[in-house]
Amino acid sequence: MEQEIRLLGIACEGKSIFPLCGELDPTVVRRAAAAAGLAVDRPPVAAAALDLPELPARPPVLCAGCPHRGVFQLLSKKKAAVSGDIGCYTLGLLPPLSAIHSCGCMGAGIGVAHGAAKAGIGERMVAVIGDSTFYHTGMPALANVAYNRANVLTIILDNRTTAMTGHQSNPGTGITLQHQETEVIELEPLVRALGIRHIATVDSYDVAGLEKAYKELMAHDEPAVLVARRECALLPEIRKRWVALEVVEESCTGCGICFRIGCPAILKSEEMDAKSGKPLALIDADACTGCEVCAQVCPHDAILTRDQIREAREHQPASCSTPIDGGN
Ligand SMILES: Cc1ncc(C[n+]2csc(CCOP(=O)(O)OP(=O)(O)O)c2C)c(N)n1
Repeated sequence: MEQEIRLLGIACEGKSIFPLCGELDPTVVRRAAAAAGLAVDRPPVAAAALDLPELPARPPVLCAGCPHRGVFQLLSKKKAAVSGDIGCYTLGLLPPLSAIHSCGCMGAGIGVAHGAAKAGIGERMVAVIGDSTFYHTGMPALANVAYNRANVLTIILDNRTTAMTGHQSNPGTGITLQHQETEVIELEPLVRALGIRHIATVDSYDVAGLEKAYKELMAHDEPAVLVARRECALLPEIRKRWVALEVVEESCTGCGICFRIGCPAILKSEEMDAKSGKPLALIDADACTGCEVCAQVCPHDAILTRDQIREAREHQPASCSTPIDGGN
């Protein structure tokens, strides 16, 4: 913008005032503006100097219902060596999932896994990459993996959109950025054409299915691709289908396994389990999308599935029934 404004013949300063590196938070902006002689209404105040109550920590996590969660709970469980990439799924590197161990720039993940495999890391490398990033810069790296027969398992996290930057279309969606229909570049034939012989596609919400495919693909000492496919839960048409799940308090033991999938819709209840003294799980009905990943990992069947909720509601007297679709 600075350049364009100058080209219009209007005096403009930008990079000469504000730092080129680092985050432009309000304190940095205010300080730089004041140093450049711009009028700032108040002197910069460090947040610590303000007499404010301590805010609860709110570290970034994958959204409730994020289709990437199932893959990361699996990789975390398997303690796999994972090379990551750039997109919403980069959040898989943070606790409690902590399932990504390296991350460079868009498209670097597969290449890093390839390099580690060729350098003899001693364990099977897994690379995770989003659909958009794969079309953008993952394809050459995967061709390299296939051609050089590196035993990398590449997991393409296909949420049918470019979620992190605002749901733009990509070559897998069949719509151009000008909203015109176009030819989809299907992932599986594309990957096969690049020279991958072992390919599986699984619904990202199918926890057992993901584990089965992972085991099968890891059994081959060859390049392999797992496509984990499910639409981003925040796409407008998917939002309409959200159904909040419920915890059956009598069945929950406070074991905490559901807390470990890092879903912001699963809260710690103030109710404690009588035996373990640990907090029971509680589902935030406003945030839950009903993806059922938590219900699948719960070893006590303490989280009702959509079908179970629907069934329970059908048996309720009419006056008590609440709408299922879009009810929350
Ligand atoms: C070189 C480069 N170009 C663009 C970006 C901005 N960017 C960040 S994530 C992303 C796409 C992520 O989409 P996808 O791989 O489908 O993952 P999702 O967020 O949907 O999980 C883009 C374009 C970037 N980080 N680096």
